[in-house]
Amino acid sequence: MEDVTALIAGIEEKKTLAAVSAALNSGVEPLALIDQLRAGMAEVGERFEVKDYFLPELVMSAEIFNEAVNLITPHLASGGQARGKPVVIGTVAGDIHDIGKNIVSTILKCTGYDVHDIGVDQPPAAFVAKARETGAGLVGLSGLLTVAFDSMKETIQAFKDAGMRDQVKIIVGGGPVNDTVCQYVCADAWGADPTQALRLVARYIGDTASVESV
Ligand code: B12
Repeated sequence: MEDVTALIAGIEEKKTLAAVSAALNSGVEPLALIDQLRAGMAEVGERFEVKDYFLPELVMSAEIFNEAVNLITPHLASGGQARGKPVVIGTVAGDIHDIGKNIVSTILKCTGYDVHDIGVDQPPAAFVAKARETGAGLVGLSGLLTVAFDSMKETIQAFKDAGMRDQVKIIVGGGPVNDTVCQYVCADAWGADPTQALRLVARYIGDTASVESV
């Protein structure tokens, strides 16, 4: 079987999609496949950094990734009754990266959570308003740019200013997010991939069974 990571890193659209289909048919776990694709995207980022790739390659890699995820989504376990309180998720102000957020959002929905995805480049007030409107128990902030860290911090501050910080758990994620970022922005926790996101959501507002059902 062809290496999905190398194929997407090489911007090989048709070959990547064929390899993803083949992997799904041979029973490869959907989440493992998403992780292989993500590793390829990290490589695209590295090539972009050293000016081996430019913006068109970034755009193309994103398109291939989205097409691959469209193939993978039907293979994710789905349904069940709604679990726990609603979840609000979005990409913070100044950042338009949404591939990872969309995956997390899709997987939470597939597991039965009531997810309200507010999109990209969203100001703090939009997160607060949606959380208030839906009675959310958890808010997920996504961001891949370094400048997104300050937006995350401001968003969490906005929940404090609105007197809502103790009503919602706030988790953060996106390529460069780590423990240090999590502490800097004053989030409750951070997650590196959809499985971790799911565990956090289950821990904070859901049930542990959902972690097993993906
Ligand atoms: C594809 C891509 C783009 C696409 C995005 C398309 C889209 N619709 O998202 C396009 C071409 C639009 C783009 C634009 C830009 N990009 Co860009 N991009 C990338 C690239 C190659 C891949 C990102 C990606 O989709 N990865 C795959 C997904 C699946 O991984 P992920 O996002 O990390 O998500 C996973 C986890 O992090 C986690 N997760 C994600 N969100 C959340 C949320 C929660 C709550 C939790 C728990 C978990 C979680 O689960 C996800 C699934 O596994 C990265 C390289 C990289 N290393 O990430 C650069 C990268 C992020 N981009 C970069 C840059 C510089 C830009 C531009 C400024 C380029 C430019 N000159 O215009 C613009 C920024 C525009 C803006 N204002 O946002 C830099 C950022 C550098 C920095 N330190 O700030 C990077 C790192 C490339 C690089 N090495 O230089 N980009």
